[in-house]
Amino acid sequence: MASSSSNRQGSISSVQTENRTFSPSDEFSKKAHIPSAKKLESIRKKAAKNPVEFWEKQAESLEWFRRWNIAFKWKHPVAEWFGGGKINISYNCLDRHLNTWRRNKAALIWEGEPDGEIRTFTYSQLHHEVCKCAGVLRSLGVKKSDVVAIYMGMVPEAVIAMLACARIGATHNVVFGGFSAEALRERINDSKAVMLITQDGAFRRGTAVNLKQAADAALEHCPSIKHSLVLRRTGGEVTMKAGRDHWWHDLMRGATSNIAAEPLGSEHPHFILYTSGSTGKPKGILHTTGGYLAHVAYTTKTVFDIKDDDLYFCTADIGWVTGHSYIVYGPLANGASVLMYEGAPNFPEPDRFWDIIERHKVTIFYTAPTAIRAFIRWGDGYPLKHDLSSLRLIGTVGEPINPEAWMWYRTMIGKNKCPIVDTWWQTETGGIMIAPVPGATDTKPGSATFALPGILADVVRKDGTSCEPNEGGLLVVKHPWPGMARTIFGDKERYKETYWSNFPPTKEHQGWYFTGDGARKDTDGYFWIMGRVDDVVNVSGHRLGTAEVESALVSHPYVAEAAVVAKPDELKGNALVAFVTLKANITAGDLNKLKEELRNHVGVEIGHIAKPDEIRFTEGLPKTRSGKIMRRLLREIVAGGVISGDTTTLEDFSVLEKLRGDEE
Ligand code: 7RM
Repeated sequence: MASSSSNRQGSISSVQTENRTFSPSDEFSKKAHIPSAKKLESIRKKAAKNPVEFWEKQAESLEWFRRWNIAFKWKHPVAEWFGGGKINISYNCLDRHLNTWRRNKAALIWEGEPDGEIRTFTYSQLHHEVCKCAGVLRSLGVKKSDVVAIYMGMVPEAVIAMLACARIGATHNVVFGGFSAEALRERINDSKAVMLITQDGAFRRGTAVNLKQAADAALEHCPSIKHSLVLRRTGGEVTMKAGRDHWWHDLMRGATSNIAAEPLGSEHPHFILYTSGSTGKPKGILHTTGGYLAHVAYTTKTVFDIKDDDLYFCTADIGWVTGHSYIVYGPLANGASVLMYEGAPNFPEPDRFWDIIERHKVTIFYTAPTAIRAFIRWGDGYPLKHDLSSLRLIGTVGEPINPEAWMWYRTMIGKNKCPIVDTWWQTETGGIMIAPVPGATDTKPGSATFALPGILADVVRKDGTSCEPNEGGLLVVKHPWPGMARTIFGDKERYKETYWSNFPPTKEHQGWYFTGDGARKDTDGYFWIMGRVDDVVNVSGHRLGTAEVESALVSHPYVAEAAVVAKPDELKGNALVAFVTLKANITAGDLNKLKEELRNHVGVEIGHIAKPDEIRFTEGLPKTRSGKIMRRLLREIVAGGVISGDTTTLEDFSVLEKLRGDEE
């Protein structure tokens, strides 16, 4: 186990005493796609013997224009799934259902934040809108393989735009609407996007966030962008640049809907999504077409046990991978009804989600541990005010969930009858990897349970040998899977280095994928995820590279150096503590004012979720002889001041003493 996660490992081992297990009810299991542990075990066994054959079977449930001729090709670390096959994701999510009774089924039920406005799109209606939007993209010169950036809030048009890109083979790059102009600019330029789709403003907690203004600031330095399409949502004032900016409603009005889904190669680039790495530069994770869809369609069906009479509500933002895979592609490929909500969980009151569940009769609810911690803090009164009896399955994603929160979720929201699916996966994995299969798996509070069929996960030591039960180690995947990222856009070396260099091919195997997470398996083989082993931290369910925050701090004229570490926080999962050294010639003046200024600076550079919760000015940072900051020591200081780990590589001990002194 990397020593850097020794604290986390310690806190996890206290969970080891967790021995409650919960079985699905007979009633749930009887109706489930996979109805028993025995059935699941036999599927898993067969899939483990021949994962490629297993995934071929899943891919067969999609509609292909031309079947693949090579199911899987591997040249470490480059994978090709279903090579030679032709397929279109928009076709599989929409057109395919139009020939069935589902044509008039609700595909998307959307609720706006401010006044509870509801818009429903049947599969036919959604198809029509997507075709028109695809026509608009074509009319603005967007071609197959062009990158289109999408910087929007949680509006149906974001889904329409994504599916429109997929329809014509444009690669979308969705940038979270909470990111700043600077973050947007960097992501547009790295991906060389030719077009931006945005909106005037987005409603969030009762106010309108001005996205167009941020987009304008970003576009001042985005030479690749030729056009932008602007949705009117808030009615706020915007400036439209003639020749570049176009109103969504103007172009949609006259658009042709006669746009057939383009047959695309299975490995055609479907989307790029930026995620933080351990260096300052975000990684453009690239996903492709056939394998990705096979993975998300299968996992949606299996893990959410989705059926035609379900109403499925995922609270993730469209700007994170969960929004891509489990609001849009997985559910729509299954012909499901998806509920999408625009705003905050506490607007106008902290019972908004429960109110939505009650009014719409939601049956499946998928959210994040950080949200669950907020619900707990807001009090039981809010869920208790509502009839949540329509729910039959509830899920979590994004962070390890502590057993107390899991139990609260089970009793207060699931009323002790809904199975909980704790789903472990990553932007890079494309879809869910480790999770209960709800009709079949006995769950334990805080464990994501087992790897899904076709996914060969393990916990290993640095030398590749498997860990003993309850021994913390590195979480790896020992066989490629169809939804895996294919590369980091524009940087295949970094892709290889980050994910495939820890366990390169040997005589025994063809190379393993390193997840970057630590984990252990208990004596029953259940996986317990311990979080990242490097310096990427999860704040309120958002994955942030501490190095990115550091580089934002250092871009302030007063700052010489910064080290950012996470401190466990009951509400947000992690709070960020920044150690900052000021430039020598700076006479700091009012330090509290400067702290505020630095926090706001990070807000502008990255977005407000990245603002450090605490800033500590210091004279020096602990470093190794080669100049690397020892963040592990800082983590130990913020966690309570006791340095228990290895300090032999520390250059200057006095720095450590001073830092501890600053604490008191
Ligand atoms: C889907 C998503 C990925 C990282 C991952 C983990 C952590 C996610 C769980 C979890 C414990 C979970 N993509 N993580 N899910 N840890 N239990 N169920 O979150 O790329 O943004 O983050 O999130 O560390 O590596 S992500």
